[in-house]
Formats: sequence, structure tokens, C-alpha cells
Amino acid sequence: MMKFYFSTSTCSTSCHIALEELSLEYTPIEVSWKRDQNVAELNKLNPLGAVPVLISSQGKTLTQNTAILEYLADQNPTAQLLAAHGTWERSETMSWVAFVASDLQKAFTPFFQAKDISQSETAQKEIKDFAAKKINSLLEHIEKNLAGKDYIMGNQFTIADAYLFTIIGWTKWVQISTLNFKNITNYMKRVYERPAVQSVLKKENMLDYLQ
Ligand SMILES: N[C@@H](CCC(=O)N[C@@H](CS)C(=O)NCC(=O)O)C(=O)O
Repeated sequence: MMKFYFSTSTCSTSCHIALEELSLEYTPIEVSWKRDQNVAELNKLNPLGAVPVLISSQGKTLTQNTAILEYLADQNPTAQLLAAHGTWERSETMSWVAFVASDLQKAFTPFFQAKDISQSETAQKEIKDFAAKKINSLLEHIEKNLAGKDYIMGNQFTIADAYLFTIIGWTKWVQISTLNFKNITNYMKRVYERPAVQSVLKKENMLDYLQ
């Protein structure tokens, strides 16, 4: 059986959602830095010390949200979380996955690390203002692309939604309101209400995820 290393309220929630949406069997292993829970084990598996980490049924180790999401989707193609190899639809879905990983998620880094970058409160505020501006421009891009759609690829929920939902949720923690974005607000509610998503949010104690 697969093993899944995750930490609550982090980007690993995206893979957790995919696992539940796909009805795959797995052993969840929670990592907590605060409680020093499974941290040494995680560091052995991933020298970068980051979640998510997936151990395949054959005992192989996979890191990085993008790779894990794709691998998981291919374990149960009938769930249609990712289209078949060689299709344009698959590449478009992966384009959104890449957008979330390398544009959206990374845009939050200055927010979370402002105190490590500078001790000056003025500088910290400038760093956060810069990050907020970038995040807002990315939210505008998402808002436009959700127009007339249930999910980012249209009617079908995909791995891109598992990841997009997870990272948009972080806006609440950095006091960036998404409520003026009508399409995003409706989208977040729609994804939140999916039974698999509810199950993960309960397990990760994150039922207050929506703005
Ligand atoms: N590029 C990595 C990013 C992973 C990452 O940043 N994980 C964070 C949680 S969102 C983490 O484990 N941080 C703990 C640390 O780096 O000490 C991926 O997509 O998996």
C-alpha cells in the first residue's frame, strides 16, 4: 500500500484531496514540526525536508506536488482527474498545475518569510505589500479563467483543482480577501462541498478554510 507523508494546512493538502477523490488506498503519515512528529523520517526520505512525500506500493519515493498529483491521477484513470497521455487536455491541466506550483504558491513565500528576510518592520511591510500585489494579479488571472466554468478545466474536477483550491485557501491566512472575485468565491465553495474534499478538511482540521 502507498504511504503518504503530509502536514496539515500545507500544500500537501492538494495530494491528500487527490488521494480521496481517486478512492486510492494509502497509509497517511502526519508530519508536525511543532510536535517533532515524523520529522526525522521525512528528512531521510526528502533531503529538502518538505511535504508531500509519497511512497509507492513498490517502496519508491516521490516528492513534489506536481509529480505526485500526476502519478496519483494515473493510478485511477476512470476518475478522470487527468486526461490520457498525449492529449491536449492533459497538457493544459498540467499547465495549470505548474501555474499553481511555480507562480501562485511561490508568490506566498515572501509573506511567510518576511521576518527571515529582514528584521526591519518597515521592510517586512514592503515585502508583504509586494507579495500581496503579485497574489492579487494572479487571482485576477484565475478569476478570468474561471468565467463560465465549474472547475479550472471546465466541467470536470481535475488534479489542478485539488492544488488550486489548496493554495487559494492560503489567502485567508495572509488577510487577502477573495470575496470581490465572484468566480473564485463560487469556485471555492463548489470545491469545498465535494465529499472527498470535506473528508480531507475534516482529517486535517481545516473545515474553516473558506473566507
Ligand atoms: N516544490 C515543493 C514544495 C514543497 C513545500 O514547500 N512544502 C512545504 C509545505 S507547503 C514544507 O514542507 N515546508 C517545510 C519546510 O520546508 O521546512 C512541492 O511542490 O512539493
